[in-house]
Amino acid sequence: MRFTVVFFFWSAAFANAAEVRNSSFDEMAPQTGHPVAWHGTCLPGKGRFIRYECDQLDGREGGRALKMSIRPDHPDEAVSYNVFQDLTGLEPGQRYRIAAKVRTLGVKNRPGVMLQCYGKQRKEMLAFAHTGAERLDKDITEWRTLEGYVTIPDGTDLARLRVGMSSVGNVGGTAWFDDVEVTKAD
Ligand SMILES: [Ca+2]
Repeated sequence: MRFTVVFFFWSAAFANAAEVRNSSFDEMAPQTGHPVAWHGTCLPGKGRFIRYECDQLDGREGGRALKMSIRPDHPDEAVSYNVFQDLTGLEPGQRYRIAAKVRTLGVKNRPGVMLQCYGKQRKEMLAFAHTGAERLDKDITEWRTLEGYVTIPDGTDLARLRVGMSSVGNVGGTAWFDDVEVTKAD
């Protein structure tokens, strides 16, 4: 047991990337079709307006991608839809790059990736990285890599990684995501 703990600590200290579980969305929960290790958000009682699924057809070669679809009859309200997971082992003072590949169909406001750093109280965000906003005139039909940067502040206790898009301008639209990364950027 002692050996296991020591080894784990050592490997975490020297790893160049934070571990993002199921970062390629290739692992699918068989019952639901949802990606393993990610949690999908929705409005209470209105889950039917958003769909998260692992998509074999639209994945890159040899795997699946996350497919996120907002139904055409979505109510006229702004909702930030995303799947998220919490990361551990990010080093305070270290700059990190967040990245993911994306494609879109019928989406006007580009999807993105965000990393939010919270302290122990979890009340206020200490810092965040995101891949920016962009108005789309046409679909992103070839995989495009999005990226953003953040330096992890002292006192960060929780780093929440989100992948998603707003309902604004995107009702009836679909986005695909693949290959999410959080790596050191020095
Ligand atoms: Ca994949």
